[in-house]
Amino acid sequence: MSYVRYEQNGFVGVITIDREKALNALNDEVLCDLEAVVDAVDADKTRCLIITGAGAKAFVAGADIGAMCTMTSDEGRAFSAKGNAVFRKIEKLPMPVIAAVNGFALGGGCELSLSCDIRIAAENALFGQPEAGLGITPGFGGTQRLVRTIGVGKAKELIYSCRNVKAEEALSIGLVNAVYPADQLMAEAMKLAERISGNAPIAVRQCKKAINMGLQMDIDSATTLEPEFFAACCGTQDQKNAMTAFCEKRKHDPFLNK
Ligand code: DAK
Repeated sequence: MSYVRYEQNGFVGVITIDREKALNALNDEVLCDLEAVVDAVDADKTRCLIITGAGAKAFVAGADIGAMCTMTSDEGRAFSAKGNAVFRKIEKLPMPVIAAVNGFALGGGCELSLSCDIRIAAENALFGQPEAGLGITPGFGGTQRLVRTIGVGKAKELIYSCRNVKAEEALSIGLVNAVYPADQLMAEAMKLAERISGNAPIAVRQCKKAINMGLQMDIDSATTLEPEFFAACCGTQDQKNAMTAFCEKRKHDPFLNK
């Protein structure tokens, strides 16, 4: 039995972490299942992914504290490396990934959401990095991605103090893009995913690559790289389709990812 479910809705794939009894906490098995599902995503037919948690209470309540409780230093290093590798895989997926945060997103849950391109949250969402209060550091990228997402000062405050933030505050500090009533979260996630899927997939993917690569570079190198992403779109069927339609003052045909 897998702890991670996958559902394909047209061009949109929905990944659900499903270990509801433990509030979807991440142990080694869940991470392996998540990696297997991510590896199996059909990049040709999937233009956007949504990641969410099973049940009404939690997105992911963190890495599994019971499993970490007795870990030796070497075991801890391996567990952290495993989680980091899976989350980096998610971050590097060619298509955009939306985290639909439906409750607790603590520790590894907050870190999972940070490996996604966009976070939207239910009103009951709660974010935080409680690791320092448990005697450890964030181990699945939190010290790196929280800083890049909300800025150094705020990230340091949250990581050092282990203060959790509710959805509204998460919105105000740029940790999430939008907050919805819990019963509307998945519909809104689908709406956004479908809107993204309606754009030219090659262009969207090049945008993701350009933004993510550029963030790691100085501005001179990054702007030198940009022409390559642009060039990768020129001459595609989708570009010709959209621009010809514009010139002819009509709606373009559906994009083909070609
Ligand atoms: N791990 C394991 N089980 C968890 C869990 C977690 N993180 N969170 C919840 N559960 C389990 C509870 O033990 C409980 O199980 P039973 O007792 O029913 O068997 C069940 O889920 C329901 O939880 P509660 O009964 O506690 O539910 P409440 O509504 O009362 O409270 C809560 C919900 C989210 C406030 C509470 O469960 C809680 O505080 N959970 C822990 C949250 C947390 O601190 N998360 C961060 C974990 S630390 C690293 C690698 C990774 C990481 C760090 C380092 N290296 C190797 C260096 C990442 C660390 C973390 O994520």
